[in-house]
Amino acid sequence: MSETKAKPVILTGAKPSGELTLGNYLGAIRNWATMMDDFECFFPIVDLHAITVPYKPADLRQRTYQCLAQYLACGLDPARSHIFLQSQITGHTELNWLLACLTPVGDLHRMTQFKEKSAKPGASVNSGLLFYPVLMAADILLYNADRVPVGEDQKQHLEMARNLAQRFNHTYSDTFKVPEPFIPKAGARVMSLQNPTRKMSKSDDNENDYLLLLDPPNRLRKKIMSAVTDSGSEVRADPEKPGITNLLNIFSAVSDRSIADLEKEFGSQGYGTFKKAVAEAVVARLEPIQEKYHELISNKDYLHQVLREGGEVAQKRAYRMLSKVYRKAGFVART
Ligand code: ATP
Ligand code: LTN
Repeated sequence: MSETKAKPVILTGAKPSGELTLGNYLGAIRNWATMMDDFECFFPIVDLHAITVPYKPADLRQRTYQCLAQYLACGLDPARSHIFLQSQITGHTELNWLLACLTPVGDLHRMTQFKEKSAKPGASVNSGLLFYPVLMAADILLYNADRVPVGEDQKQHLEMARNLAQRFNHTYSDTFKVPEPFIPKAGARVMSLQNPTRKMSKSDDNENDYLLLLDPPNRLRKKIMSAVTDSGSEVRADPEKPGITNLLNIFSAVSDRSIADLEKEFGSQGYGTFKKAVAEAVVARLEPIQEKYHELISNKDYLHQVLREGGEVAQKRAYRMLSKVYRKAGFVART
């Protein structure tokens, strides 16, 4: 894609820390796919963020390819966006350092995701996990993004990126745009099937908690049929019924039907019939994505080509921004 400077810039990404979930799709990727004509879109796979929790190198490599093939299968188009790997662009970790030197440690300790991940039994609380939001701010500011489309769970991290942009501008001089969050109305927070007061997360230990984009149809059906429901039998969105409400939200998002419409049709049909209908709607929505994915994942040459082309544009942009940042912060320019 040629550089089109006039369009506002969007940057967002997912971590290859596991296979993508329906939450990643509904809260994030399907929305990104609608933005490519109106914005200049940078879609990194944020692989450096994936190593903030224990992992195996071979898994990281495989998940990175899988994540890329899923990005493409979900409709991200390399001809209309820049798709690349965070680890292949020099600049993310360098800007991370400059921003880290402007970040009070107390702010990092207060981040919800850090508190939750470090409180997990047996968690290895490494400094990367603590500095995670600083690297995320670097991802965003390195491309001077105007907007960052994310799920609800990332709001606090976005706030930190905004603060860091302002702090840098204030400490040195005006350099960064202050990025705006872009949170979808529907699907912004898909909850765990077994524990619907927590968000669906690909790094959950129990595989029945989440629906994976690549789960075969029968596994999707089984997981949905065994989702936790609530007492009573009425299908209705209600804070007292988090399980049913979550399934209604999922159904609405995958079928593009309103919650009210679904309540009207399924309100008194019982949970069993309702869950079957949810399962079929999810299967129907994911089937074409899975088909496309299987075509793409075996074509490594094409996947590498996508990364090379996206990476070239990203690297140019990153160098330009980084030179400016180093200059503003008082470093001697390379000659
Ligand atoms: P992990 O479980 O490893 O922390 P994650 O799935 O929460 O991973 P990412 O892969 O980095 O995190 O998320 C990619 C995008 O998906 C982000 O924009 C995030 O806000 C969104 N997202 C993640 N989980 C959900 C969810 N349950 N509902 C809606 N959006 C989600
Ligand atoms: N922290 C995000 C992933 C992420 C990101 C980013 C999202 C890393 N860098 C830059 C948007 C912009 C997450 O856990 N979902």
